[in-house]
Amino acid sequence: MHNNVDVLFDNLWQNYLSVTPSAKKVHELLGSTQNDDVINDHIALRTFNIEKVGLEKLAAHLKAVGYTECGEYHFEAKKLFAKHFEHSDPTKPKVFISELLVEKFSEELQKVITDLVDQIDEEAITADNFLYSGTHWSLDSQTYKKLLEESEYAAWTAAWGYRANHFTVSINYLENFDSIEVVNQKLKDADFALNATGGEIKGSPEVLLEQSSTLADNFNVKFSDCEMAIPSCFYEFALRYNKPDGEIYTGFVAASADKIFESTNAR
Ligand code: OOG
Ligand code: NI
Repeated sequence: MHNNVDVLFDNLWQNYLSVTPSAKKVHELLGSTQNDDVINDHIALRTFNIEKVGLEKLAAHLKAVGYTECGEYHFEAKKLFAKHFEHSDPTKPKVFISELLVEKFSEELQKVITDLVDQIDEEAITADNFLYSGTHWSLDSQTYKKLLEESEYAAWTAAWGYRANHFTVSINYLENFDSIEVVNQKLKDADFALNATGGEIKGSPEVLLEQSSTLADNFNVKFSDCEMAIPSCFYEFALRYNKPDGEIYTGFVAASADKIFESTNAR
């Protein structure tokens, strides 16, 4: 497994850029406003709660580079469970890992997902590159569409596999933006489409975290029967506030996360 956290994130970043052309432009747009590099607040990973590839299997790769488990989140309607992980160095991105509660869906969906997971080589799951290894299975476009009817998350994960679903700019570390409103305006002025579910800004100073995100790019996927452009990955922006004890809040907010997941919905 990886022993260098920076190498891991460089690989995750390159793999994310390869299917998210807008991310490079967003990075340049905000990066050009300052001398220092843009700091990432967090990334997010998705999987299925089948033991072979469950959340803990992904987490093992992060624990190996110095991450520890910090919080748990439940998403009733979307039938997801998540945990977040932090590194001892606060400038390293936090990692939000979710898993689909497969048993809560139809027999049909359960069978499709089990078949996909069965196709993964055991060795691939512990290999250095697993978190940015994409798909390990064959999927046809009709099955993808069928999954979409029940769970957008299931369909996205089946189509894209293992990769960072988004990177997140830390607004706290931006030198020339003091509010999320100003960041959002800068993005809209440059013609980026924002996720407007529940309003462009998710959360508030009261819950110690404000977030916004772009809508995922559309990017070509090679299904077993055809090639088709579907939502790939998006970019998020996060502004954190101090807790009453003066320490910055480092957790997530389930009600906001619930809406951020929808950044991969079709436009
Ligand atoms: C994760 C959505 C949650 C956040 O910052 O609240 C999230 C996902 O879309 O996989 O990233
Ligand atoms: Ni996020």
